[in-house]
Amino acid sequence: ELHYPARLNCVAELLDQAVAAGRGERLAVRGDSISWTYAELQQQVNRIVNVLRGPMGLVPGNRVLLRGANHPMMAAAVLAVLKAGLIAVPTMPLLRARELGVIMDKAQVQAVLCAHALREEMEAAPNRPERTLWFNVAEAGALDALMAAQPDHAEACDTAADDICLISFTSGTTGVPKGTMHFHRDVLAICDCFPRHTLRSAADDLFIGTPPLAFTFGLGGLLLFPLRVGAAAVLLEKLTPESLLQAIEKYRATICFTAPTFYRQMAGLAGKYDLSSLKKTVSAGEALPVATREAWQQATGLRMIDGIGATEMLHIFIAAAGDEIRPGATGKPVPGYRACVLDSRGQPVGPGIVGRLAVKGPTGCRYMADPRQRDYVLNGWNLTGDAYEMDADGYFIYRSRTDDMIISAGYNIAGPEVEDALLRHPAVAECGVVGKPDEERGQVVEAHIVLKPGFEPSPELTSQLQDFVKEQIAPYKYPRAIRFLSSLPRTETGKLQRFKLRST
Ligand code: 3UK
Repeated sequence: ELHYPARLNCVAELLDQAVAAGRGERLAVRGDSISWTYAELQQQVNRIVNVLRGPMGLVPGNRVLLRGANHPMMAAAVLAVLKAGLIAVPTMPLLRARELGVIMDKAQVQAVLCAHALREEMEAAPNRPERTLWFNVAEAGALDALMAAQPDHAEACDTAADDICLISFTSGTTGVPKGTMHFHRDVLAICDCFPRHTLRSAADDLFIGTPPLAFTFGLGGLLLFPLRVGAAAVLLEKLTPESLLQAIEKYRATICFTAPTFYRQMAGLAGKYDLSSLKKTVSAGEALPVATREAWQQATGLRMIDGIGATEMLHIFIAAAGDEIRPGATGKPVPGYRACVLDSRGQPVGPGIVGRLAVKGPTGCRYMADPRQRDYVLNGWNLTGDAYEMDADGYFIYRSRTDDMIISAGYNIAGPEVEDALLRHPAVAECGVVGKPDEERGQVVEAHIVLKPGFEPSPELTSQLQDFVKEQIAPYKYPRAIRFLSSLPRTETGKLQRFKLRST
């Protein structure tokens, strides 16, 4: 059980206390061109707080849209909004004007802080409030210029532990995006669960990775978690597998956060880099195929920490590290969380039976003005939309998204299991398996495959791959249809867009 005082500002805890405790001279955030110690970060945050309160005229509870690639300034902007008692509404860098307009309308934002590099799309977006400031630009009236005229001292707003500080929008593969609301204490709670108990990070760690700060996976892993323990983070925009490996080597990062496909690509290149600084690597965002786990371990000697998180839950709630790792399973509930598997009537099922994953813990889903709240939260249990099974030892094993289960001739087939089998084949770089409508069987298993360099599509390869799957898993699961593509459709967070594969 976590206990926090009734009055609580998460940034006062994460940043101001660290400085007060003497960590001021330690590195906090490092970017390509600038890096700040805890004291410097605090000063930047304070200047922004003063701009928000002064020239911008915002008052506690106002909502501020934030937009920018990972960068120390973006980190400072997020922290300043929370410190001022405002509500941060971070947006993914790749969102287009229309999507930004929907978010600004839904979240009723009163102000916008947007990086100059992402200005064009923002300027084209409907519903943008007049109170907009651009940053990372030398321009009169820009946030940077206003900051220079402000004092570098500011008191944190005296917020309640359960005041909302963050509205995070789900990546939502379909339908209107959902805003999830989180409290100041939720921000601390995620720091005091997964990183403390599973990751076991410490002050001498240097965090690095790809998820944008606008994605709670990145906000936690690349900003909140390091601050909570007095550690530092490298914040870089537009990372590729190569540039991430380079940056790990250059900065001697110790903890890496990214998605399974990134690790798979990095595994193939790892030999060219000195990765000896890396101690722990965390995979989340989608299921970690055993083949990817093995490739990563072979390339680096590191045992991947898999963890399932969700925007609704703010961060990771089932995971495993060290000797607790079991390839094929995500892990066990992170201390503080409970999990169970429910049948279609909402009753818990025993080990070995696939059902809907439900979780309960210090964080949970609060959709903003959305009737889907009723479907997600039942008696305090959060229903994630993932099909899982628990084994006899209490390990949770991912099967698929509940709405992605393939039903073929009466069999339930989980796409990721077929993908995992295919990924073991030397010709397969990436793949996505979906159900394709079929008159006779309802659906048939269809694999979309990206080949590794040096391999060409052919009928022989198709039947080789089909036989390869049949040797590893129950033969009825083999892909009756195989299509070769040059790339797979993915979201900005690294998730395969299965609905796009189904419609091609
Ligand atoms: C899927 C996984 C299997 C799963 C997230 C870490 O991904 C995050 O949040 P989203 O709201 O998506 C949530 C959904 O993604 N998923 C995530 N991790 C795993 N499936 N194994 C995994 N390890 O379907 C889940 O319901 O975008 C991840 C931390 C914070 C996050 N927001």
